[in-house]
Amino acid sequence: MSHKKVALITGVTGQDGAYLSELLLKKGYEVHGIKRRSSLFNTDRIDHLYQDPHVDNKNFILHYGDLTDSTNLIRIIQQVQPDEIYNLAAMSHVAVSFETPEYTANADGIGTLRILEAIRILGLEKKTRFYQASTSELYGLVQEIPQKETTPFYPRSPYAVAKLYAYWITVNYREAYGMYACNGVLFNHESPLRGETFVTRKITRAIARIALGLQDTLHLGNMSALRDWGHARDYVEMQWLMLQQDKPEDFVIATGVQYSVRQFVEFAAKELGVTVTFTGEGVNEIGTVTKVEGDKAKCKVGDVIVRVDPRYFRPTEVETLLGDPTKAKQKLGWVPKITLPELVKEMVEADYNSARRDSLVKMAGFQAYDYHE
Ligand code: NDP
Ligand code: GDR
Repeated sequence: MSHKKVALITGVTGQDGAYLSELLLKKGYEVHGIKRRSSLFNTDRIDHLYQDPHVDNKNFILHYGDLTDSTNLIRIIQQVQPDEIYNLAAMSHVAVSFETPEYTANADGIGTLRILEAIRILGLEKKTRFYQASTSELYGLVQEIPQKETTPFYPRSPYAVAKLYAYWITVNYREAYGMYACNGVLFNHESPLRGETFVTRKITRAIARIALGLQDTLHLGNMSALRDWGHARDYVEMQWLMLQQDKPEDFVIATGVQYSVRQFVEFAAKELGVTVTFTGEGVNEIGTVTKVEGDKAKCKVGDVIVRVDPRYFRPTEVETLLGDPTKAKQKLGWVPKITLPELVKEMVEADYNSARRDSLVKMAGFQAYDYHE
């Protein structure tokens, strides 16, 4: 009788956790996820996968837990006996990591160690394969363009420094204990499920709301930053593939194409046929003045005003990231299926639909949800 594979996903309530759960369930896995206790429901992204806990033969099972709690992780891993662990949980916002550096180090850095140690304590080194969600932020102040598996790291935020520890402890446990443990060094990947305060989602959401008259201005920080953006649905497939190889290795996953934040705004505005005016100025951490000469007075209702707000500049910025996915292409057969214009279209459509709901609520005389950061 063939054994049904069992996977454990930390960060199951996040963007990647949701797409990966869908993928593994489709492949016939029994999927366990770790979610944090929260004072409000935090399972929006996976509610469509929810299964009544009172029913037998479930294949999607959630456990309360936290990467800062070793005992909890040991107990869950002992109970689940996973064939594969995907460590996606993290305080994943680079700007916020400057505000909460110690917590970020604890969750993102030591949290990874806690899982690896749990595998070892439970004697699962030969059974359980481990995926670590590493990041292009490790390259930070880039030493080589484009960045590949051998490019030296130079992290530029408490988040990236914590992830650097996680990267190396994963490599160390692989070498020291012969564990199947690997790092996916993933470049930025987005989707309609992306958190609302990451720049792409902030842009698509604001443009949809502006087009419907729910908001008038989009405030952004460094619009010259260059990123290599892919689609999360494509990227989780690579996470799975990395755990299906004969031997564990680390891989860069990227599209090999780069755009600026400003270009992303222009693509999104084009989707809805709205005009954008860039305005405002600010000084970044290396003293460069960003000045954009737009005339707000000439704008009509529904035009998008994008204003530079130095509040969103980071103490140390990552200016440019561009990945070289050659190794993943050769060994994993990596071909990104979704292009940036398709990604932008999908995100804008989803945000336009939800802004329309808010607009109808407002027209009916109710208070429309209006939180933006
Ligand atoms: P999200 O921020 O969408 O999701 C993060 C998940 O981690 C959420 O489920 C969150 O729970 C959970 N989490 C946060 N802190 C803890 C903790 N202390 N204990 C347990 N769970 C916790 O991130 P993404 O899905 O976008 O990214 C997944 C992983 O990949 C992250 O590790 C991220 O750093 C990394 N990464 C992401 C990239 C990207 O472009 N998206 C690129 C490269 C790496 P809750 O929902 O309760 O907040
Ligand atoms: P990043 O993503 O820092 O690359 O980390 P984010 O979308 O936050 O920023 C991308 C770039 O846009 C610039 N920017 C702004 N960013 C935000 N959030 N808000 C703004 O208003 C704004 N204006 C300009 C930023 O300065 C930056 O240069 C993401 C996360 O998912 C990490 O967890 C992951 O490891 C990396 O991608 C790869």
